[in-house]
Amino acid sequence: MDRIELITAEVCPYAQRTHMALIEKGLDFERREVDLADKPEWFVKVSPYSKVPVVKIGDKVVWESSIINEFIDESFPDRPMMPDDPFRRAQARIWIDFCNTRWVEHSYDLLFAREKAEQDTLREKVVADLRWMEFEGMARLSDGPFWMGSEITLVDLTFYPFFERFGALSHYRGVQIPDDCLCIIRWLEIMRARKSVLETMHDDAYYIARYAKYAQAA
Ligand SMILES: N[C@@H](CCC(=O)N[C@@H](CS)C(=O)NCC(=O)O)C(=O)O
Repeated sequence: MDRIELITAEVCPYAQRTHMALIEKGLDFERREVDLADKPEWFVKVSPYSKVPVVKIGDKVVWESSIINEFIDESFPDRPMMPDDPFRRAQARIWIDFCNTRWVEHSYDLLFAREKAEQDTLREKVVADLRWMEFEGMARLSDGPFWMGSEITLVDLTFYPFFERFGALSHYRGVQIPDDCLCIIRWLEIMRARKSVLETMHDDAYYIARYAKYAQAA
């Protein structure tokens, strides 16, 4: 089998998605950590967007976490991580898109926001997103405990890293997961016990320290 290399940075939520996918798929791989503040020349050559993650399998190079994760899933079909049915697969991709285009954008806009009024508006958007995920997503898509049903899929891996960093958002911006988001709360507990999380996770203190420069800059 071709050698698998994950080019990554520990702090990056997108890279964590791919790191988790490789673990969930039970694959052997090597990690190459990049200092994003001082990118080495080899990295700039191998990563067309100059971002992590990048995965190399033999001479194949793939970038963009959502695309990498589908590529890994399809290349090693033993433990499928997308639904079989085309409509269910479309639903899974809609939620992956929601995460990439709405949830991440609103969460990071809130972290970066300096003005109180802007923070209040964005806090409401983040809470509305959480309720949308709970009531239009998880509660409708399946009986859980994962997004798409009883088996973990790429949807879970797409969202999880941003929930791992939610503690830092709560710390700096006072936003909380609403108490009525029961599916999300149960899902998080189950995710936190998975090997792919235990082997890639950091605690709140780690993210609070690293996000200080974004949350507190003048
Ligand atoms: N859409 C990309 C986002 C990846 C991304 O933004 N990675 C960040 C770290 S979290 C990065 O490498 N930033 C370096 C830079 O922009 O210079 C994906 O899903 O892989």
